Amino acid sequence: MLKLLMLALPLLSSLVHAAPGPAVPRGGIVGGQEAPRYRWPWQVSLRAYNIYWFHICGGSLIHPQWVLTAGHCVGPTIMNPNNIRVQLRKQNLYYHDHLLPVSQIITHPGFYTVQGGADIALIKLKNPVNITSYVRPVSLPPASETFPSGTSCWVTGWGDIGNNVSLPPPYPLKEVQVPIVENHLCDLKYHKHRSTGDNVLIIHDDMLCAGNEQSDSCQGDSGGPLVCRVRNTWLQAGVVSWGDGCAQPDRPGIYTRVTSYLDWIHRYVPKNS
Ligand code: 4AZ
Repeated sequence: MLKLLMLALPLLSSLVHAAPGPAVPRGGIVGGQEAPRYRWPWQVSLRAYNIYWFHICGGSLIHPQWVLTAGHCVGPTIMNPNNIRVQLRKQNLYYHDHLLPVSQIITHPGFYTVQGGADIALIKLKNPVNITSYVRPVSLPPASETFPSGTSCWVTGWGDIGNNVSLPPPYPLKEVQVPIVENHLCDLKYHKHRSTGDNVLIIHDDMLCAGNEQSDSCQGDSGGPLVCRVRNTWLQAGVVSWGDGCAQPDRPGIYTRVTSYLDWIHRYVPKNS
């Protein structure tokens, strides 16, 4: 959604933030804090080129050779894999980049707009990555996993820290815990102060909501993972997709529900490892 806009932002924000900042926590993602270095080893940054390889979206390693991201990060129009690079887990974006080439981009054929759903895509790396304790894939959930409210879930990324407020240098990876909002309740919230008919669904079954006025994902976090701790394992529940602003009242963040797309993912990505 942002793409070319994002180009100037890292440079601009370094100027803006040269002045004493507002009394808010620094970092991408609304609320939360800088992620500890050993956490979220599956987080990646997707890059496109214009003067430099700038961050367009987040993503997650789900296999040594595959990255999961949002459809709107790389589609719906077909993109040349040569125009995208992948940066594996980094504490600070743009510091000592080591960009990996991509051999294939697969956007879900049902994706047209974020509101329409199927906002999911797969990126195949030219070469599998070495798995270490700092870089490793996240597990996908079993199809039966519903992620009810009360589940402990976190979203991570280098995106905006507030509405139209970009992450300032040194661009630390941020994390925030977000409360799951059940689909029916989320749909009710999204109908507030909107003209959409009560009978028209805004939050579709292939979406999942999480966040509140303190904690949310935001622009630039798109494509990144929402992970939940279930039976002592991290499972990727969602892909950052859209929302009406960030951390606004009655507007939780909206994620692509990963369990809705397991069959599609496994058409391309081998199971386990
Ligand atoms: C965006 O525009 C975006 N608060 C991402 C996440 C959210 C809203 C917008 C969720 O990429």
